Amino acid sequence: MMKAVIEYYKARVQELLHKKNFEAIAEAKEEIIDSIRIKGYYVWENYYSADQCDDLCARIDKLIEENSTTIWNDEEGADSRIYFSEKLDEKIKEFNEDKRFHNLSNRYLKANTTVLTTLAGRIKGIGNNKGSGGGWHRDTNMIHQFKSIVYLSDVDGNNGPFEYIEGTQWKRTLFEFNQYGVALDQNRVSDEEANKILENGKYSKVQFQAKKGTCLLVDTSGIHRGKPLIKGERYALTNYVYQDYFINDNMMNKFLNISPFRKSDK
Ligand SMILES: O=C(O)CCC(=O)C(=O)O
Ligand SMILES: [Fe+2]
Repeated sequence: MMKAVIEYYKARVQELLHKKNFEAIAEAKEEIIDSIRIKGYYVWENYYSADQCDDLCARIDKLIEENSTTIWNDEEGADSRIYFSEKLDEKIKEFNEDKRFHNLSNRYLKANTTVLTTLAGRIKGIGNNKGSGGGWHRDTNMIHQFKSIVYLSDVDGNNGPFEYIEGTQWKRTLFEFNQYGVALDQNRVSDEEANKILENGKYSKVQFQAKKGTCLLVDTSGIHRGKPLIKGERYALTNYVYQDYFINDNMMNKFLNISPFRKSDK
């Protein structure tokens, strides 16, 4: 516990040290920043047209087929993930390099940020799939995070909508949820713990059912998951954005080692 508290304050100090004023230089709608700050997310409609989505899905299928032995798959064979897909496909590269995201992440995180990798994901409603992300979690606890997730399939309640517990990006919730047995530095949250948080009524779950082409801008330090799929499939691209000061070789290697760019196992 004490260690986690120290870690927490260290993160706050680090954040202050790296805090930059991006307001003047980065063009980003105030409405978007406010929404992420207050609720933890913003929904950007029609980021892509239906045709663009269909084209990107075909590209992802092709990448999965071509890199079948090196990409990450779950045990169920439901979830296929291509990290660094931007290096394999020029259209995905455009998503990775979209300056509008960069302006927003710099401003939201008040730091220089970089898209570490773009994940191209296809998840199917087969077996006992855990959903995208493997259940309720925070990506990081001590620092805020920014991800842009674009749906390339129409998403309803059955094919793995992104779900977010609104307001849990506020750092005070790290302390508040101790009452439910969730530790300050605990980033995986069981279904039981998530239910306890929701039952209290102060924080509620938002499920993002939306048509393909919808882009979610999310602070993934809040509690979220991709709902386990009941049927169908879901395609999406996700930009993994980090504060530059937070990026190191270890984390880079973590993603590289489960990507087509992994160093040979032999
Ligand atoms: O793809 C999703 O619905 C959420 C996955 C997730 O946990 C994440 O991207 O951080
Ligand atoms: Fe996540």
